[in-house]
Amino acid sequence: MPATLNIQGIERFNAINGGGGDDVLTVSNLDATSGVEFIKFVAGDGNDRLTANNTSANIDATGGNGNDILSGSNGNDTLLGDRGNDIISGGNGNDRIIGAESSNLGRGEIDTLIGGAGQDTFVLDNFYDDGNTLIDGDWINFFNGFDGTGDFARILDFKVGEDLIQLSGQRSSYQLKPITNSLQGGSAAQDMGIFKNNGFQPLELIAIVQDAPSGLNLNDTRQFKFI
Ligand SMILES: [Ca+2]
Ligand SMILES: [Ca+2]
Ligand SMILES: [Ca+2]
Repeated sequence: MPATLNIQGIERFNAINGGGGDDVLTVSNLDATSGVEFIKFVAGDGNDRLTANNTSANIDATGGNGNDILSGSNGNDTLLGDRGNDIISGGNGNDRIIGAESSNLGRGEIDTLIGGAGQDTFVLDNFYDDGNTLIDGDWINFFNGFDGTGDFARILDFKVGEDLIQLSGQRSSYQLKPITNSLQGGSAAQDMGIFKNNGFQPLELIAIVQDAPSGLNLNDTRQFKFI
């Protein structure tokens, strides 16, 4: 049931429901004059939704299991989709956008990540590698020379000079290659895949930078960070 919360003199707001069910948190018009500086949203199981309108408070949100839609504020947010196919959008501000977590490693997940304005970090770490050293059964992709198309992050708005992609391992383990098949999205501009070289198997798809900006470069330390 929709609810209205009238607040006064509150700087931090915690909305925590680790249980199941589809949780909805909408925050509106919490600009600097509201005094609210921080909002925490822990959604748990279910397909949950966070929306922030005209809000400057920084948000820390975790979607938990399920296909969650998390849309951040004008502040600097940390948005974690967790398991499931999540759509995460940072809005204005310098946001950390994380589609997956360390127990499932993003296996079988396709997350959509949108930074919005500001200097955003897309945290891919060691996620979206299916861990299958054999081919995944998709012969068309196999003959195209890549694999692991059942799990990846799709980054819609990477901006050179502003945003950062964080990966784990060695820079030399990764390469960029154009996406040439039905996984293309967005405008007619070329999408670029971020692939991991796992040795014997074809290149493993980790992420797609949709409508890739010119100058996208794995060797640019302002664009890609390796931990
Ligand atoms: Ca959830
Ligand atoms: Ca996810
Ligand atoms: Ca934000």
